[in-house]
Amino acid sequence: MKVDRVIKLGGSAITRKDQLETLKLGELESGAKLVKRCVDNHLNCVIVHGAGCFGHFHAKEYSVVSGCQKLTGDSQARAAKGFVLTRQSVTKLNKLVVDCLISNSVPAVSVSPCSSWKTRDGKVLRDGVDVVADLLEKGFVPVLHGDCCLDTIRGWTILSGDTIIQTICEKLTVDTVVFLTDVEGVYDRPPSDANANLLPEILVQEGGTTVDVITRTTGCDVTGGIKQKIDSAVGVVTQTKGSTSVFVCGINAPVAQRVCLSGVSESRGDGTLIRLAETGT
Ligand code: ATP
Ligand code: IP8
Repeated sequence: MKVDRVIKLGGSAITRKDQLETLKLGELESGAKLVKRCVDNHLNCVIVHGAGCFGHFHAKEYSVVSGCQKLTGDSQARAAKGFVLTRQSVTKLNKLVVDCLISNSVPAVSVSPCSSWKTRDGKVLRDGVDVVADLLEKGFVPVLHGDCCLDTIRGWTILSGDTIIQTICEKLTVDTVVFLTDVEGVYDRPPSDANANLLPEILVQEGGTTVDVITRTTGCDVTGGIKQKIDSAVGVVTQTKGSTSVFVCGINAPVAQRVCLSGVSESRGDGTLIRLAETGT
């Protein structure tokens, strides 16, 4: 199955990561309008959104990533409550995202990973990509999200939207992945630092190594923040031998529209392109 665009609506882009369950409605609307333009241009799209402040808070408070291995009695019950609350929170956000897409005339269908994906110590063991492919074939826009899932070692854990994207790119033929965030791309150091420079591209050497980027993760993030995104992007580029392009940019930046509609050749130095280094670079 060929997929034109996998678009990540970053949790930082569509929610306020410092305030529990607070949506950035304007940014979500921009994202939905962008997806609608892609659909109108006959591009088939998969949407994955992060959890932002709808999930990371509960996941952190109850250590959901660690699951319930070796826990008993009250601690196990507390861990289970964390799983339930985190999932309730992310599915609340998913409903808001899908509602917004539908109100923008996008034929969006929610695909919640918890019911079909499973991990083994955090690594994907079983995925639900076949359902994504079937929905695409019928003309729908599948909408997945970072979620809680069962894990054969830990009992359960957190599955990041970035890991979901990497798995989709492994199983389907994806042309371009666009990560839409609250900053203009990947910087050489946290963008809030003085002298931070936007990196127009990150070259991935064969074997997956890249230049060093200094990163900082917000307090409530349990899935590694921008660092995890760069690792997933590098994974996509290496596993597809560069045939899938990966781009990171701001959700409201004009380049988001150019790249979503016409591909990375239209990036013109805005945002960050993550690509395979030519031999000898
Ligand atoms: P989520 O995982 O909730 O979906 P997201 O995909 O939108 O979130 P984050 O993981 O929050 O993205 O990463 C974006 C954040 O990373 C930005 O808010 C930015 O301030 C921060 N950040 C830290 N270091 C860097 C860096 N070197 N370059 C770019 N962003 C950085
Ligand atoms: O925001 C995290 O997904 P991400 C999922 O895409 C949860 O990393 C439930 C915290």
